[in-house]
Amino acid sequence: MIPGDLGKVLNKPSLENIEGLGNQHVIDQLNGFVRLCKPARVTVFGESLEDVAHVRELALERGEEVPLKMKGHTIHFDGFYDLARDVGSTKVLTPPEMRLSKNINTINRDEGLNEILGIMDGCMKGKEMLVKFYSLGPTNSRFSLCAMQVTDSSYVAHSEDLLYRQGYEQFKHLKGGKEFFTFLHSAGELDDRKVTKNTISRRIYIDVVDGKVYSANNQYAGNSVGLKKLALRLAIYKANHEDWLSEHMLLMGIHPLGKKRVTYFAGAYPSACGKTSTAMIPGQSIVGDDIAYLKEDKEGYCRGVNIEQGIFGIIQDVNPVDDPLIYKSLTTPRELIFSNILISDGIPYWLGMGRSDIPEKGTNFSGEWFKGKKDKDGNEIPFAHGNARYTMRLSELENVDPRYNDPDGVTVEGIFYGGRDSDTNVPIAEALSWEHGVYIGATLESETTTATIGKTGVRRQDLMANIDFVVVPLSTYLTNHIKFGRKLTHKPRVYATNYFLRHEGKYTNTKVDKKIWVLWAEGRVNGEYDAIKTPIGMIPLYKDLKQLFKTVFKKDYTEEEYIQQFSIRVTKYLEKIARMEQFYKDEPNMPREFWDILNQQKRELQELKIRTGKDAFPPISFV
Ligand code: SPV
Ligand code: MN
Repeated sequence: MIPGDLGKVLNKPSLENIEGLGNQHVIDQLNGFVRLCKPARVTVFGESLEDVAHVRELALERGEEVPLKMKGHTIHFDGFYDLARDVGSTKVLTPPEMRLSKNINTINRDEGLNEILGIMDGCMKGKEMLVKFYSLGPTNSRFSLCAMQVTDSSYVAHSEDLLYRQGYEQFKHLKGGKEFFTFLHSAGELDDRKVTKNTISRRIYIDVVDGKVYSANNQYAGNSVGLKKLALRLAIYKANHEDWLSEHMLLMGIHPLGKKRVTYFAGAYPSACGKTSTAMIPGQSIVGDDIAYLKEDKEGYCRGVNIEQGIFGIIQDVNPVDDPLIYKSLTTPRELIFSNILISDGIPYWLGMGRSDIPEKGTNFSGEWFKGKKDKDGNEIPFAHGNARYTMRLSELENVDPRYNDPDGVTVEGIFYGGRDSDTNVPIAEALSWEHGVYIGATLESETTTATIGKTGVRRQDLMANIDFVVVPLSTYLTNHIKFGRKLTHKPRVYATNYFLRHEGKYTNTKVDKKIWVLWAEGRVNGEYDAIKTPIGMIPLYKDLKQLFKTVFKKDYTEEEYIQQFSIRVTKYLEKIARMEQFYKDEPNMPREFWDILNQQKRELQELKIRTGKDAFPPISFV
């Protein structure tokens, strides 16, 4: 018998599930949520296949997802104003003594709790509350973190069943303890299309002190799915109070041509800047495409796990040429959820899919859509949204790495950082040291994309591609990075990448060139290539890239291309340094190493410029 309000709204299997967990903290929290949200009933799920199938059925029954022609495929729509992460309405609840950096959205904890609890009061009246248990990271691992999701959205619960490992059994390992994260979500009132009505009251409030996130009046997964970006924030807080890293990073195995070895890399790229496509480079294997935890192992290596087991990927430009494996998975029967694309006669259509027969009408994120339909500002509504997505399990991919579920994780030997940068960084450069690698991550910039609400194409500081999620002072986060690497006996090497360089208005490289950069980095880690030392890092020799382009793509990579791509654009780097000085100047307690590296780089670049009066230097100048 469960005392309190919870006991009144549970059916028998739910009661058994809750009793089976043996965790009073779970019961206490749920009692509070039932009193707050006032659901008509509560279903507590275990992790059986039947329980997982039940969630999917609910999503279909309720119309939060609609089946498509292809077996296993469904479509879900988020509302017209709920198509991306809402950075503005996402806030960290801060007690009076907590000081965060000025770029982090905060609200006084009491005030914020008051507001969100007010918004969520009665939000599940007449609805069913779903309670699910998951593990962030592989189960039975020193990386696993337990997470409880409470939501009234069957789409959210279904997405989590695809994206995360079931954790009901893992919760039992807590033996009644309170070391778990909690996510309370309500999509709020829904309209006829089952999309959130009151996005004006959308709030995502993060209580780092209590390990809880409250999310209301939204459905877009970046706002609603607790285990994704909401858990990333809580994990960053935890990692920075311990001694590990919680990162917005892919994990992949790189497989050099004609060799048997595999070398694992992590990589941080802002949303919609090549993270999934890097992890999916043909011939390589994917461990994860979004979030990784990194810890030191007993031998002093860096170990990484994917905290997810699925992909919530951008669908735009997934086509047979640029992304053949994902395209194949999206066009064959399996369990997957499309969101915010065009559906016509039960067939999905998305931007950049490589089809010329896009229908002139159908259903999309705006409701019934027809070619030429305009929004209220008079702008034409495209047939699919730029941040439209697909959700599926990693196991659906042919190139999934055999160790993606390994409780010990994979040994990370290299880390990539890259943003949308049209004019400064070279395509690839190796950091001069671990500390310089942290500097590269700390100075990552990118032009904004459709993955967040707001104007696109604006250059913005995005340290470690994690700026939206860092809920500790930036200086604390960077210091933790420096310390983490320093104590490793086998430090990963760090690489700055840039896939978005432009010359005369056009991309300098093709999309597939990133394969060459990652193979070069893999070779460097394994001692196979020499490199040229420049003030911004070690860059490749022409002969090595020429040979790589030839063997991989049978392409003649010319010396002119090399010089254009790998010249050090001194003036641009100095401008970037000035932006970084501006960004970090008021940040207290920055690690000394950051300013030392910045100042040294600045001095060296300035000297070059003053001595020669030139804006850019070909690689040969540094030999
Ligand atoms: C991203 O935007 O970085 C994503 C999707 O991975 S979201 O869930 O919106 O964060
Ligand atoms: Mn992401």
